[in-house]
Amino acid sequence: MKLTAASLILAAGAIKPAIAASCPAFNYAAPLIKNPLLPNPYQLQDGTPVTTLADWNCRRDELLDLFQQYELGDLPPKPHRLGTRFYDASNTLALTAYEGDKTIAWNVSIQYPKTGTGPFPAIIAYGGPSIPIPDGVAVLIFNNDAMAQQNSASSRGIGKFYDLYGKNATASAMMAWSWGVSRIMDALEDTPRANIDPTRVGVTGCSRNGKGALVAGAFEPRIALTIPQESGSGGSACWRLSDWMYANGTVTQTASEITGENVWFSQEFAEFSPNGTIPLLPVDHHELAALVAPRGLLVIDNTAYDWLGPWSDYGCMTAGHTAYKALGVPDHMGYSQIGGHLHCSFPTAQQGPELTAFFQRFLLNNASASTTVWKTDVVAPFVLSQWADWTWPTLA
Ligand code: MCU
Repeated sequence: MKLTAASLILAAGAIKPAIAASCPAFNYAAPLIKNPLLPNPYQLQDGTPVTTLADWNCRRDELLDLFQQYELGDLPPKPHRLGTRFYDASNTLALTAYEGDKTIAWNVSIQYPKTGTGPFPAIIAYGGPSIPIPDGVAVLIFNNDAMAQQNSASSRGIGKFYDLYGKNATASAMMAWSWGVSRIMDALEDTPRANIDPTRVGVTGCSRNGKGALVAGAFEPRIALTIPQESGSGGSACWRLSDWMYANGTVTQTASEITGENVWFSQEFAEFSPNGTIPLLPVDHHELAALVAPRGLLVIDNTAYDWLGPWSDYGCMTAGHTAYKALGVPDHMGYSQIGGHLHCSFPTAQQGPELTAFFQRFLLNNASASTTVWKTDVVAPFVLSQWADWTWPTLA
């Protein structure tokens, strides 16, 4: 069936709601409403304003559900059996997932700090790290491409995730990777011999893998620190802001382009590809950042490339930061955006205080590290009140 905005609403009815029973019922038949502004993170779908932490937790469930429905596809729960082994000769965590009559296996290699006894904090690096990792933090190499291929638009349904859940699983590559991150967390919790402290695990990636890291940080609450690097459109950018940039003459990546380029998003998301349809999308990426709150989030961006949507990144994350303000922890989220360097080559100008401080505070137990950082060299100012007809509540 060709999906249209209207048929999407009907199709959505088939999706199993993930929203807690104590929350207001979610109306899957509610029509999509055209909204050119950034959607209000602080209002439940039934119109109730978010005024308490309990309301916010309901809203979080709604947002997780909406992102699955419209952008990312369904995230399956933990498989009925997950086998984990640790091989200390090769520092390899071996995972095997079983579902129905299907089995998949994959390895995560661990690079341990040279000194110290552990359990160590760690960072899961999509495809290997492209930021400097400080002493004392282990690196877990996640081969996300093997979990869900991302070569082009014809990568749909290819990779271990789809060997387990079927080629027609609705999960996009980014949702499949997030599932993989959750299984790594399960494995670390179940395998003390790996000597990693599961309460101090971060996730990072650059560019396409930065988009993926942000999604995993939003969906996996056991992740203590999320560092998306130069993720651009589909990551730290908002679709609405990128469309505005494009309409005003900057050749930046938009939803229209991204849905044809690769399989980072679900097939349903292509519904929002035709020009003028993004205002119907009930979420935008400020709400993806909001889902990471109150956990550590350092967004690293680069103004050297229009394609990354620098103004959209900055504006979107400014809007997302309101969730950290609402929760009383504004310094748990940092933003650092500078140009003058190649894509994914981390410049020393972003090392301190931002990168060092976030690692110190969220993975290395240094509660006094100052993580107040909000900087950009983007030229055009972003005025939140021009893009939001809402303010944020005080939830803490
Ligand atoms: C910034 O991430 C992507 C971008 O979305 C794509 O359009 C481009 O082709 O590749 C970038 C990337 O992943 O570069 C490594």
